[in-house]
Amino acid sequence: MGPALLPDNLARLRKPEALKVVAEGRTATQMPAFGAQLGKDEIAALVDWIYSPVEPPPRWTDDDIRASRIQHVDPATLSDTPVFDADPMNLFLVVEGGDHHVSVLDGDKLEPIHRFQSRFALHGGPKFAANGRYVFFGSRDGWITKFDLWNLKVVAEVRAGINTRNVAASPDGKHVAVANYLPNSLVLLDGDLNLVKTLAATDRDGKKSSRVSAVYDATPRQSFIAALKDVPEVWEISYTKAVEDIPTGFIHDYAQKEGSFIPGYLNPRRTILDEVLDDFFFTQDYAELMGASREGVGQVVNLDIRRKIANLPLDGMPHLGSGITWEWIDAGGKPRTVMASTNLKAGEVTVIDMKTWEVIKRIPTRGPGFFLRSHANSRYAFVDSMMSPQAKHILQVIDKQTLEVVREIVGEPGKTLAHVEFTRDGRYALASLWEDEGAVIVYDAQTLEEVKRLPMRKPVGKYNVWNKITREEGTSH
Ligand code: DHE
Repeated sequence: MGPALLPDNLARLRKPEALKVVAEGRTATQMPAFGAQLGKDEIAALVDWIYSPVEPPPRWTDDDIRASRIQHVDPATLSDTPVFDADPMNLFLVVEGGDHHVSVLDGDKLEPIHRFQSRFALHGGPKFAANGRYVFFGSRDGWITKFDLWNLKVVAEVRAGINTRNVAASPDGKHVAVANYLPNSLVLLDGDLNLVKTLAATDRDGKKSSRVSAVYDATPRQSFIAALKDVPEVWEISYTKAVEDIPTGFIHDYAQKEGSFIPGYLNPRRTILDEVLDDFFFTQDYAELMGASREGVGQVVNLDIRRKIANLPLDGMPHLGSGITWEWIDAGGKPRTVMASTNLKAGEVTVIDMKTWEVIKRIPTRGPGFFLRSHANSRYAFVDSMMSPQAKHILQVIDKQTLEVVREIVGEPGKTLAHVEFTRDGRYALASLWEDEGAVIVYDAQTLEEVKRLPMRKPVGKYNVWNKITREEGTSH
């Protein structure tokens, strides 16, 4: 369920800190505390063991990737229109972590229409191709699944790595990128999950290897953006052939192409930073990226000039990946685009102006939270306090104009209530009762009253086709 505990991946964790993590667990991850079960010597032995080199080192080669591919159905047998009556643009996918299944919900009737077995421990949002037919899932253990939502069938699967972060897909569904922790690589696949190429994640000099923090599709740029976790670099990988070559080394004359260049198509164009990025968020036009390290160092990077342009006044452990944006009217009546993010270490939602990068407001919440969600048609944003044992059952509702918490939805103490997604029209908000015998709870997004409950096995996340493919401003990308 967690990252591979190999010495190479532990470079940012000192041994005394590792002892503490085993004893006390780790905030914002699924790593529990073992201090009550294990003695001091046992913990020390475990820590020595995870820092010992593994012989032979685990490998996952291009041949392994190719050999793992499974074609589940012949695409020629699939229908070109949906095989159900529900609005294909208002479907929801619910990832059920309890028994590793995915449910498909009709977003109008708010009823399940299908359920299928997924790979083990899916993580990150599934990625939809633009017409909403195909969707790609990534599991923590490296499996990528292509699902045909119109035919309700798994089409193909491939294992792109041993320990994977997330997956990104181009809107036409023809390019898929996979960010791996193990091996240290970014894997590029075609839309049928055939391997196109593997990019080894190393620094500009090819000397230092790195895990890949995450990869996202930047549609307006026709590229994938990835950040490296152990090397301060952001990569842009263009999936259009109409792109300039990438200069490498010293260039004598750009116009005359005197110097060394590699093709821009499917190769990394690097932005060199001062600090590594673990988590990031983009402006709506994808020209700028807001990034933060787990240590709370925030920076704004312009992807055209390929440089850091501002510091972000963040601390704690902001969770930019689940940030959302909206238009906020300031005291002078001026509309400003703001971005808000939860913080995995602090009970607050931070609201930032996306032009000046100043913090407009720190909204205190019940506890550190993971997810934030809204919809253009809703005046509210929903935030959880998942990381707080006392408040994990409480969802707080923030008014997007007053920037105040205006209401609380209180579940059963001890049972996590988190991760909201709206229907296509923003009328209903669906939240997860994040328990093995849990449920998706549907709330009226205006009255905030419960409308119905659909039993689910630990519904981790839910994703509305329309909100995802239109990159609705209230949803994370
Ligand atoms: Fe996530 C998305 C990183 C732990 C559930 N998480 C993401 C994304 C990143 C990320 C970079 C965005 C990728 C995307 O959507 O393509 N997550 C991390 C971590 O670094 C962290 C803190 C440590 C780790 O274990 O990797 C972490 N995440 C968790 C969990 O423990 C969660 C709560 C339970 C689980 O199943 O692993 C969890 N993460 C999620 C979910 C999303 C996600 C449900 C998609 C949110 C969305 O609505 O788009």
